[in-house]
Amino acid sequence: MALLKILRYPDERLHRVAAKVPEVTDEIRTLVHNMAETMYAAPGIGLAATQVDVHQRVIVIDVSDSHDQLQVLINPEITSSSGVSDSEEGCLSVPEVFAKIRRADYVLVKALNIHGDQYVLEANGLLAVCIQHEMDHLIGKVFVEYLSQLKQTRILGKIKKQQRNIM
Ligand code: K1U
Ligand code: ZN
Repeated sequence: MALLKILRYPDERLHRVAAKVPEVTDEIRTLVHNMAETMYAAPGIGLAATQVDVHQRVIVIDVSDSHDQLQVLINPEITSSSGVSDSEEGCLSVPEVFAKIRRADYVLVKALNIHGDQYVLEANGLLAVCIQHEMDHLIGKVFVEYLSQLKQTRILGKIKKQQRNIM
């Protein structure tokens, strides 16, 4: 197991579009294990492969309080969605930034599990929001990009200030 480095916004690599996983191999299973370890250590409730600079359609999520309900979504596709949810989001690639984002409140998703078998996941509330947030990462979209240009400029200013304080 290994902790992976999480890319920080505005790293250009966060804008790459992930490719479909052609086959669920041992290499993909190792990636999933390392992503799960990285997500729990962060701590976070989700992580997309894009965030660890692997541009394949792989997501891990655990929205449980007990941190023992890991969901693995390989090649996820939303087949239907409904409702509206306006909820506060955070992102491990944009530390200390939180913003209310409008998403669907319910999603039906088909994906592959770590054995390469297809399954269907019905989600609402936080799980639905998290799935949509992570699927956006796979198409190179970061949640702050839903915000107004003014808010994005302010966020970039805050990030530059954080970076100056680290150095
Ligand atoms: O994609 C990511 O960077 C993970 C992100 C997922 C997410 C959070 C909230 C709404 C939508 C998607 C996070 O996990 S940010 C950290 C976080 O939310 C959290 C951390 C510790 C405990 C509980 C939540
Ligand atoms: Zn994120």
